[in-house]
Amino acid sequence: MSMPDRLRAASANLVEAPRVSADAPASARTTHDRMANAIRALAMDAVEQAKAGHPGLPMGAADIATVLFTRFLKFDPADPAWPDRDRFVLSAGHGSMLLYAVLYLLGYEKMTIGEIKRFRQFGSLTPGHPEYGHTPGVETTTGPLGQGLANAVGMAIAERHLAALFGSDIVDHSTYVLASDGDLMEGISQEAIALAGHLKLRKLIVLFDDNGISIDGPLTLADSVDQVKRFEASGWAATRIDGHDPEAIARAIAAAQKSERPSLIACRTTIGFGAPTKGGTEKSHGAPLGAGEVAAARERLGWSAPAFEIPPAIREEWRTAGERGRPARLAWRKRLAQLDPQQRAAFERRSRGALAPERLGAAVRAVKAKLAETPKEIATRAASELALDTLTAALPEMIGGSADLTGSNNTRAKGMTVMSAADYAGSFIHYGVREHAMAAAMNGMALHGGIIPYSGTFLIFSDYCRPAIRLAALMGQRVIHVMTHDSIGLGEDGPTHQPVEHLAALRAIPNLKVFRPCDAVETIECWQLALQTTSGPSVIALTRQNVPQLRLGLEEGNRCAGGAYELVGAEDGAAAVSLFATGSEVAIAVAARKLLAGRGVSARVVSVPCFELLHAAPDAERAVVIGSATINVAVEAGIRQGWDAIIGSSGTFIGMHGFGASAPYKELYQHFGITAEKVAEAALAHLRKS
Ligand SMILES: Cc1ncc(C[n+]2csc(CCOP(=O)(O)OP(=O)(O)O)c2C)c(N)n1
Repeated sequence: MSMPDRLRAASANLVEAPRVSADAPASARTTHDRMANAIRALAMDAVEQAKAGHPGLPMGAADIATVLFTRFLKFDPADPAWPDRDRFVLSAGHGSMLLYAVLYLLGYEKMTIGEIKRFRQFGSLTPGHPEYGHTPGVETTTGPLGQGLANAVGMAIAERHLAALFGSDIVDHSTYVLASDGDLMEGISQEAIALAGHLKLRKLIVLFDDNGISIDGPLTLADSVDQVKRFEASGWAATRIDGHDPEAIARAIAAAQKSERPSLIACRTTIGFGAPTKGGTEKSHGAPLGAGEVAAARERLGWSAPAFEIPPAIREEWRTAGERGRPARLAWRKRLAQLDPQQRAAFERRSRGALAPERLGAAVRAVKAKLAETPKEIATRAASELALDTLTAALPEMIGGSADLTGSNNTRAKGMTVMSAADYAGSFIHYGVREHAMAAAMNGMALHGGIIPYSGTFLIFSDYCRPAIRLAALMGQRVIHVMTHDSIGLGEDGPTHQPVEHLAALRAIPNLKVFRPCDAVETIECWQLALQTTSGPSVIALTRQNVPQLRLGLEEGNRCAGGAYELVGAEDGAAAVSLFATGSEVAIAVAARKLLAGRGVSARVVSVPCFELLHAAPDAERAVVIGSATINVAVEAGIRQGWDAIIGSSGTFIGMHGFGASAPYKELYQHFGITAEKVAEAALAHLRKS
């Protein structure tokens, strides 16, 4: 069907909007219509009261949600975190009232009518867009279009993987997504669906709210993609149905449940279904309909109940639907109790996200002991691989991967098998050249539970992951991004590949830890800290080039835990100069300290593997680490932004002031003046001035 046909069909539906009174005889169809109209009424009322919000999607997709939640979705409002529940992702987060209305109607305890009335108000459980961790029943934070769909791919991967490990008696659930035109126009959606199709994620079902309208107007203004063909070409089963026909919706979902491939159900709907003048147009997308239109929509829908009131019979139907999943949950609990005790303990530990602390501790100690015995001058990416060889063996919940840079990122540890449609038990994912979907899918895996996802790409391509990293930080999810080739030190690939502003840009994201270890010992310590950070994501920035091991001997404690520490003290106790550095530039600072000593100037070197941990340290501890030398110098092959908080605005910064260049890396360090000599000169010049 061409796009104008679709629009015509949509408006035809509008004309036929059912006129169902709350007290009409309850045939299956009328019951369905009343239940769907309850969603529509709540959405209209809440948006009207808030004087802001998006009534169009909830009204248009109410039939889809009603069929899905009352007949198919496996869940129990009494235990919103039940690990084997089906996941529902409202990828088009602007339609949040759809989800809030459904959660209220189904009987999620905390989602009261009071919360619906406080839609979009401070502290309510009904914020403008659904927020994970804030509202029980919300599986992921959505709003930035396309992210939810890619999260769902990660959830579906997690499900297949855990089912392969623990059996389908314990893990056997589907992931449903409601996606809008906007979700499917975003580039991330292609990355996500291609990955899902390749991995044959058959328990992933996307319901596309195919209403042909976005903010600017009809989709024909900007898009003419045949989504069914597009999904089919990506390895999906895809079909097109009337999204206002409950039986067609039910048939399509039932067929999708049996599919061997992920499924797209393009549901032709009318945005703002029921609204007589604004329905079917962009006018119902993102603004209150207005009192007159709401009254007319009520009339058209046959909905006579006052605002925020649901007739008891309809409420009862919804509550009954809400209780559907209880027996399944109780049966699952029984099966879990009967599981082999070791398997059960592993499943429960992983579901809680609890690390096995003794195993992690032993793994870190083992790596450190080896490095103490035989110090290594290697790239920190290679040090990370050594760390991963031991860590992944100790922590099977670590699922690694790379966006087609496996050999460069060193993220595939010894013994890891590749996850594929033929073997979901594999623990390494070839994400393909899809950084954005990789990062978003990792969020989905972490949200699903039972998995600690980590991945790899070049630090420069953190820009391609940034929206998903930001959401991981907002949602407090433990995902770990290994980002190698972390400076001009990558050399010949040149300025397109040399990150300059990226460390600063990542450090700007709240609740994200950016680690930049200086040697093999710091690398395992940073890995330990990233794994222990259960409430947010981490980036571990690693070098391509070799760096000397600066930490010799065996130390029990994790010196990186404070974010920064004095690596080499001043020779005579009182330093005239404090040299701060991260990653590959720490060795430069150490060499500069020696040069300064030769000139009779006493300097100390502070390694700063993690700004965020340093800034979070108690004032007194931070003051000791920063010290009170006359001169502070920072060395980092990136931009200055962010360093003033450590060296002060009068401190000296040695680093990058523009883009890099294409040349062997040692020449680049010389060219850009990031050398021990330049550091020492800068410190001396500053000393002379002071
Ligand atoms: C990444 C991103 N870009 C832009 C927006 C702003 N925005 C919200 S909804 C929307 C498009 C609305 O069209 P559609 O997705 O079809 O939703 P519908 O109109 O059917 O509710 C846009 C551009 C966003 N939320 N996320």
